Amino acid sequence: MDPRFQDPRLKPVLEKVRSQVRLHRDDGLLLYRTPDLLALGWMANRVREQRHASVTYFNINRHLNPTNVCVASCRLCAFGQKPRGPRAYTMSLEQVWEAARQGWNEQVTEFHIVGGLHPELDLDWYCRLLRGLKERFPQVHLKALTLVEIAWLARRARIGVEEALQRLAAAGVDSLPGGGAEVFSERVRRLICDHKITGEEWLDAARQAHRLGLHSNCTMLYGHLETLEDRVDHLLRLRALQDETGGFLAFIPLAFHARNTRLPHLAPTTGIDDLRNIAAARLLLDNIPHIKAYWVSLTPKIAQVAQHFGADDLDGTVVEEKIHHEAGASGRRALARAELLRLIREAGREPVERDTLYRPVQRPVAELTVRL
Ligand code: V47
Repeated sequence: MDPRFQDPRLKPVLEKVRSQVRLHRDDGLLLYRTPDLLALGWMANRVREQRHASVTYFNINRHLNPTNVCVASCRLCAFGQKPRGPRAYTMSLEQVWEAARQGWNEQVTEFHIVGGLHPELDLDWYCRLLRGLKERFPQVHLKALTLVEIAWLARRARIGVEEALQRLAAAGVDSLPGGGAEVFSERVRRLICDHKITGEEWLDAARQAHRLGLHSNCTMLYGHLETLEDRVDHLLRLRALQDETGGFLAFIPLAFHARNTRLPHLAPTTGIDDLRNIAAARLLLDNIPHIKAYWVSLTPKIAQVAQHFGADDLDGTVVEEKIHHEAGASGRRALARAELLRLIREAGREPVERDTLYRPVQRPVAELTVRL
């Protein structure tokens, strides 16, 4: 046993990690229960370095939220508004295209597009939106619409999820973001997002997307009403689907933010829990290549430390985040490339700018010296 390990129960897990043997449910529970956070981090970091050496990825992206109108009223969400609510907004197509144009003087490679379950915007509207973006920004990857939104658009169009995915892909969707997975436990979903598709439906929609050749990300929302068993089961269900399809690029643990939600009494997650989730994900999700420490959700400081607890990606410039900030995420809504570079370099890691599919992006030197 390594002398750095304080918890003897971790010994069999360490043996498995050393010999690259898959961890089981009980191992996963131990990762969540052990007080020995440093041992957990050490193991996750070892796996991270075997896969990615010292590289930490980031991208230059921009979030677009065409509407916050949502017919679901999930208790977890502070972003969605009732159609006639005082803070409801819906952008016109031109407004979304214009919003895409605004921003910093940096070369965006990805638009991350999500909204709500709007009672009137239909699949054709979204297809026009995407086509218009592709015409105006042909070089930008469109990572658009959660599987929850796609299932809603399919239902409204009275078609299957597969056909909706095909139409969206034909209109320009290049890949899918990982949102809406929350936790798959039906008990918890009834409490926090009972209007959403079930966990099984989310997984099935991801399966269909992957079969059509679309990559996607996956997430887990933690720090609300879920148990540790729910977390482990969630991760294992993602792992099982990944065994089947290989379509997930990155996993992103999302820390729950309670302000302005209908669960306002819940305490924020702690830094220990945030780091534990990153490490547990790295160790359990042995078949998902990238573990993202999303700085908006975790804070830039925790995201920086997470690079030594299993994370190999910080997400991107984001410009400009709404969903977590509505729920009380404090701090920045965007970071400049130079700030991401600093967060990565000061952690002793090597920054690599990537596109959405994790291909390195080469920049001419002149572009890199643009002052913000
Ligand atoms: O789907 C909603 C979560 C997600 C709250 O795929 C909340 O690269 C915390 O999925 N507190 C949206 N979280 C964000 C998301 C995402 C972010 C960055 C990168 C990627 C990617 C995906 O945020 C929602 C939901 O799961 N969320 N409300 C809240 N109050």
